[in-house]
Formats: sequence, C-alpha cells, structure tokens
Amino acid sequence: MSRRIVLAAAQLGPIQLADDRKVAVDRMLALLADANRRGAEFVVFPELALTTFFPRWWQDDKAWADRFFETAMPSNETAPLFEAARRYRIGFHLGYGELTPEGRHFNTAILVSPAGEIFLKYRKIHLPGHDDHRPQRKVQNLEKRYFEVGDLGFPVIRAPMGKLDGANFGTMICNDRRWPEAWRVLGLQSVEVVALGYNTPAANTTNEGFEAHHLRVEHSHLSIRAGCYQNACYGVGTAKAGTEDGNEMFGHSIIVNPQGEIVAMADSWDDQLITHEADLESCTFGRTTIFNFAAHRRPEHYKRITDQVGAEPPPAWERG
Ligand code: CDV
Repeated sequence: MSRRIVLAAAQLGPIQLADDRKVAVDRMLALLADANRRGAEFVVFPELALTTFFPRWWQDDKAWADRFFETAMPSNETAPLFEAARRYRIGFHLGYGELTPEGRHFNTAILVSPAGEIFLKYRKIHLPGHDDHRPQRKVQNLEKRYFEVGDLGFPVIRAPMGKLDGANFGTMICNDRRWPEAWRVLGLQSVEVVALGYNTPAANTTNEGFEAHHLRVEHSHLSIRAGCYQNACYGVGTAKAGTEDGNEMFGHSIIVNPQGEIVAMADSWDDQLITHEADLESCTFGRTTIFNFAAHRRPEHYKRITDQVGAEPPPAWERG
C-alpha cells in the first residue's frame, strides 16, 4: 500500500548582510504560498535560513555575531512562518542560529508540524572550518568559533504529515551530509525523510591544494545520494544559492529517492521551490533486502567507528 507525501525543497537565493529578518521571512512566506498552490505537504528551508552565512567573517569580538542568532522560536519575526504552516496545513524544516537562555550558541534546525508545533530539534554536530583567524584563506569559515558542537545527537521522530498518520523524520545540517556515520545513525532509527539544509560556497575557499569547481556540486550530490541509497530513505537537500555578500553559493538543491536517484533539482541560483510526490512505501525495498540491517550488519567489526577519531597508520607488513 502506497504512503504518499509531497516533499519540497525551498531554495533561497542570497540573503545579504543588510537584509533584516523580515526580508528573509517574506521570501520564505512566498515560497510557502507557492508550496501550498503546488500541493506540497512538507517544505525544507536551508541552513541558517534567516540571515547571511555570517561565519565567513572574523571579528575580534565574538559577540558581534549575536545579532544573527534567535533567542526565541517562534519570535515576533518568525511567527508568520508558523501561522502560514497552520493556514496551509504544511510542515516545514527551518535552519537558524540558536542562542539559548544560558548563552550557548548552536547551528540549529527544527521541524514544525502542520499545526505549527515544533516536533524535532537538531543542533549541528559536524562543524566545519576553524576557530582562529586564518589570513591565508580566501574566505574564513568560523563555524567552530561561533557555534558549539550540537548536543542532541541525530534524533528521528515519527509524526503525522500531509495525509499520512505517521512518517519517520530526521534532520542533518550541511557538512553532516558528507559523513556516512550521520546517515547511518538516522538509518538505524528507520528514518524515511531526511531534511537537510546547506550553505556551500561554489569554490573552495581554503586556498590550499586543488579542487576542481565542477566537483563541488558533485560531491554534495554524491553524499546525499549515497546516504539515501544506503539507508533506504528520501533526502531533501536545500541550498542557499547565488552571490551572498560577494560570495557565490552553489545552489543545486535536490530531492533524492531511496534508490539514490535525484528526482527533482533546482536550476536557478535564486528563490525556487522544487517538489516531488514521494511514496514512503518505497523505503521498504532497500531495508528488507540489501540494507536489511538486522540481517546483515556486523557491529562487532565496526568498533573503530566509535572508539577512534582520526585515522591511524596500518602496521607495516613484514616478510615471513
Ligand atoms: N555550512 C557548511 O557546513 N559548509 C560546508 C563547507 C564549508 C565545506 C559544507 O560541507 O558544505
């Protein structure tokens, strides 16, 4: 029996430093209205969707970045998104900077139900970049300076959505998509839909080594496709795109099915909604055959995955 749900990625074009929350929220409301017209039931917005990607800037005073964080969710500025969700009966995923009452900073994503309730929160675990100023780089990536490592693990939750009584939702944020461990932890909780937002520069900004431009998008898609295939789930990967404060972000938002196929892809570097009618029943094939975890996993041989962080050299072979 099929279990159909219309998934959507709501790609955002650039959000400039000068843009306030209202600029971003108004554009997201337009995307939600479009989602409603097109029958979407679950909409994924990008990482740090409400502001420019501020970790690209070094400031001696770290508190400079506090202006990019939300101290309440919903807030006066973001409440219209929750009201739109209720009006349209659409669920959504939102990435934002979270500043807790204790003064802790996280790169956070929430899932909001069609009734406007937050039903899952995730705080980004794989923070890329560095926490010091690196003048040799073309652009700084100071996520390790402005955010703490997330403390909520990789949760999955079953919640009603669209016409479905329940679907298994999980989330990850940007760089997490490159780490198979993140996907597998979601897969081990029978995730069916992975919502993930990202902000990825179109060119390598480290100024180290060589990375061909065309491989930037390829590596992102490869990671999402592999994660979906190996865990028999759908993935909705939503980008920030276009030239943001002089920095090009590569867009190419995609929806991927449990076979690892791209079933929808954005073709602009601007605000754009892409949709796909998913059948969550199609997750069953992979998880009852080649990726039947209960039948085939051998965790006794995976101890290094949790015992060890960096790679170690192998022993040298000695003749005889
Ligand atoms: N926001 C990110 O996590 N961006 C990283 C970049 C820095 C490589 C990414 O994995 O896309």
